[in-house]
Amino acid sequence: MFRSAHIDTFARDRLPPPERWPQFIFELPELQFAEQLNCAVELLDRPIEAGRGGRVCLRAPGQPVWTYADLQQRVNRIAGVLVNRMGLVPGSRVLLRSPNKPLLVACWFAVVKAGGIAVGSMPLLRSKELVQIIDKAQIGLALCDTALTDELESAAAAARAPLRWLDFDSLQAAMATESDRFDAVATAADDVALFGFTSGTTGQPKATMHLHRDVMAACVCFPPHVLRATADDIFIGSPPLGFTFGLGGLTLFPMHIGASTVLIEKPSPAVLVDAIEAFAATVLFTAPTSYRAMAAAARERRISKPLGGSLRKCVSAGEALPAATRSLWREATGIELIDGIGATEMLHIFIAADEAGSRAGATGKVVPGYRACIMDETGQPVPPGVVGRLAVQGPTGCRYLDDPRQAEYVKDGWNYTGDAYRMDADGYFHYEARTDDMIVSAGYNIAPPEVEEAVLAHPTVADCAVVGVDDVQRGQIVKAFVVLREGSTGDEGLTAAIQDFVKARIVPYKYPRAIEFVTDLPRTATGKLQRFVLRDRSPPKSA
Ligand code: 3UK
Repeated sequence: MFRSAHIDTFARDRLPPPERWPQFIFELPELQFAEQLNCAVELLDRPIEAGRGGRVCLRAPGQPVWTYADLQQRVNRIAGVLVNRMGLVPGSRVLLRSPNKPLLVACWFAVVKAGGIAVGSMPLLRSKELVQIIDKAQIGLALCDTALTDELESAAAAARAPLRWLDFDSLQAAMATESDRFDAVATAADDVALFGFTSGTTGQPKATMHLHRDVMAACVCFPPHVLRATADDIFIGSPPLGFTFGLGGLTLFPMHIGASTVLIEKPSPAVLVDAIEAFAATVLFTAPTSYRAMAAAARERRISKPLGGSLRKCVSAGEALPAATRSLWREATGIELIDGIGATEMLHIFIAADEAGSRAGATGKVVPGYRACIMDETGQPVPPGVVGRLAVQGPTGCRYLDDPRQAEYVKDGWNYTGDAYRMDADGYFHYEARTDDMIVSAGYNIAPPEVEEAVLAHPTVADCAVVGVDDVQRGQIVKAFVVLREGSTGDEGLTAAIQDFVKARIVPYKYPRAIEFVTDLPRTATGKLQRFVLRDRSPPKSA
């Protein structure tokens, strides 16, 4: 075995015990990795050695483009700052705090090239949440966008151990005096390269650990087998690079094939629409809610072919994709969405369908390199057509940092994502709900996404969230929170109309007995609906 390069063995010492690991499978020929591997070298230095340093790598509004060679030069200088001035040793954790921008990508690669562990974070996090991350991952170093230093400053003051950090202005000043050469640390393929904190809704945050090898594995499964982008593609999208959906879709995947990517600091739907046009972007990564809003933004502007011009591939992940959203996007752009389910624990997407293979109502088939199975409560596979728990295995999998919840995610070598799914006879996986979001009303099991899907098909509805609220008679009742399109008024007449509309589309007992009209829905920074917020907002209904 190639020896770990980590001098600071914090991560290695806190891997789950071997009996709690998922089964890893490396059957594809492209998943045979050398024992010595640094993913920053593979994704950045190799293509430059091969003569592709002059190709454009990173683009951002109002900024000059960075070629691969430009990026490498910055990466080397930042690595110099980290090692020579901040005391990074291989295995050190470095917190990265910034909106999506080229310098953030340079920081990520610098940490990883120097053998450190990159810990991404969402720009929206407040000091209390940052403290949790800093303490959990025992982080001693941070690089922070100058606009986001306030929360970090108070987090550093509250953290258990001292934190050394530089804001981006000081970093750039320090870079100027460092060499533009840096020898990469020869990490082992199974050294930890990054921590991904989960967007968990309750309790202490969990840190997932991913190895250098995992980063490369993610690049050779979903991208070449389902996405099939090329070196001439221009990637764009909304997920923060602190979320592995964004890290893969907006950095690792384009760089693995020598393509370029557009980074946008505040990617609201309207800003995204403009940027797609301005940069003639071709591959888009975002969440279902953003596709709905972008389709609406395009329609309001009465641009007939607003996005379809340059755009050719659109990936939806993070939440279930309702059939109504798929067709809304097809009508707005002529493009069939690529739906894919991924998870922070799995690093990226493991079930998906390309444009030709898509089926309304199904997420897709298992991505080459992975296996998936639907299990009953006791961990036995159920036959096609039966709803159960989704379990997956592949080259990536769950390794929580020092966390007893490892035993909940990984059982008998399978990763349990917490989703209720059903597989059909053709091997397509159909999403039902998060297992803990299932509504039980008068003895019936009701999956919120199926009801949301029906409500969303109503012409007045822009967005919708369905939860179970306590009810004395029925245990729970189905309640829909509805955001209307411009020009509609939420009154009793419309409530009844939506209820009748739903009853005509799905089994009537699933219709929302309560509807509340709202102006927006609570979502995480990654576009996920926060159903628990809506549940807490609804007092129990008395008989
Ligand atoms: C849900 C989906 C239905 C599902 C993620 C792509 O979302 C990502 O990671 P998270 O850890 O959440 C994982 C959970 O989100 N989900 C994600 N995609 C879909 N449900 N259809 C989908 N297409 O409950 C899953 O267990 O935040 C997504 C790539 C990387 C990621 N980290």
